[in-house]
Amino acid sequence: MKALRNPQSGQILALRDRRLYPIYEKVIEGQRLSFEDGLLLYETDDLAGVGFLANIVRERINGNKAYWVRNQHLNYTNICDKFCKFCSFYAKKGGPAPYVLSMEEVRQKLLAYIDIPITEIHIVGGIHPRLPYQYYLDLLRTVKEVRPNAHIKAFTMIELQQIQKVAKKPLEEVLIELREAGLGSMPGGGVEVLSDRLHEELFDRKLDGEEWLQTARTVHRMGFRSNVTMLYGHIERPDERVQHMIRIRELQDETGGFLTFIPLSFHPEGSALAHLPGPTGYDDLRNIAVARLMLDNIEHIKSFWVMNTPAVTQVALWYGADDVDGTIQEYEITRDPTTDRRQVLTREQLLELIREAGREPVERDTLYHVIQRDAEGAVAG
Ligand code: V47
Repeated sequence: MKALRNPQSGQILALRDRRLYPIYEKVIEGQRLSFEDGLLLYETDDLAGVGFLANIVRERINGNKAYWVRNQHLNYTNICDKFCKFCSFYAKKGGPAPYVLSMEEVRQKLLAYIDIPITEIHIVGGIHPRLPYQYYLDLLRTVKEVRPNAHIKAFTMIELQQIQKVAKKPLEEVLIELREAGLGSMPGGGVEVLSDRLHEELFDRKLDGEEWLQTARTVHRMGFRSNVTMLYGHIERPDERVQHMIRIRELQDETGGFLTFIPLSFHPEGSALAHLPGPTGYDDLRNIAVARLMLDNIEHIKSFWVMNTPAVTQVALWYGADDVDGTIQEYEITRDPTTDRRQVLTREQLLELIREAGREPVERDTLYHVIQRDAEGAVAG
């Protein structure tokens, strides 16, 4: 077995699976990986080898840094007419009770954490068929009123389509108005896996892959940055995951608008797919690593600790991830209603998580500007 070297850290590893050597050569030379390479990265049982390769790219792009953000999530409604089979968040008989946050409730939720120097408010909700256009504008304006300095990352491509529908205007015009009301960028949810088969099987009422890509293209053309996710660990196949990444990579070549790719670890509990076992930590690490290797044109790979656990996120920082999302405050999409487990990490806990893993924590804002704070925690400069 030939030992290989990570040129950044000097880390040495012998790849157990010889088929990975040509991928190592490509990684060292900065060459793009093919669909077949992606399949092999999923197929091999040499996960340590895949992680080693991903770590080379991770350290080349982001060094030893692990980015984090002080954020608060707001889920304005759980009423949704899309009925995606993987989702446990939407209101249904015997499940979560329906709600729509009033502007007063939005204000209260923001005020509850007003003493924390949060820089990002992450807003998503179900696709409520009857919310008027004005609701979305009021939502953004209310957040800006209470937190004038925070960046608002809001509305997936699916929500944008709904907002455009109720606004009865071209998407471009709606985006201009949402920007004026305070919208800063878009989160990465809603895309799931770009595959016609999965669209048909799991989320046929939502935008299909082509429509999702077209919406993201428009959003980027209008000057917004956005994230992009991949929901894995349900009924998708490895070839569908690789194809998803390649389609995202192609759009990124065209627009450069994606900031971060986020593999999301599926939680079966409470969904129509509750009989499935869900992904393991081993699957989580592999998906992070393959994403890092395939998506050579996206700067950041996020390990979302809420879904894959803080422990897996620590290891993921050596398997391709350079971002751990944030302090969160409240998270509803995968909250298990049978426990009162709070999905919050304080700044200290998040810093400890990163340092314990052997990486250097760097606080960032949504657009990855580094945040320097003074001793009191105020943003410096
Ligand atoms: O779109 C729904 C997924 C997404 C489940 O952009 C589920 O920075 C797991 O997109 N198990 C919303 N996942 C979350 C999301 C996100 C999260 C963190 C950061 C960012 C970002 C984006 O959650 C949905 C869907 O893909 N989801 N149900 C479930 N049962």
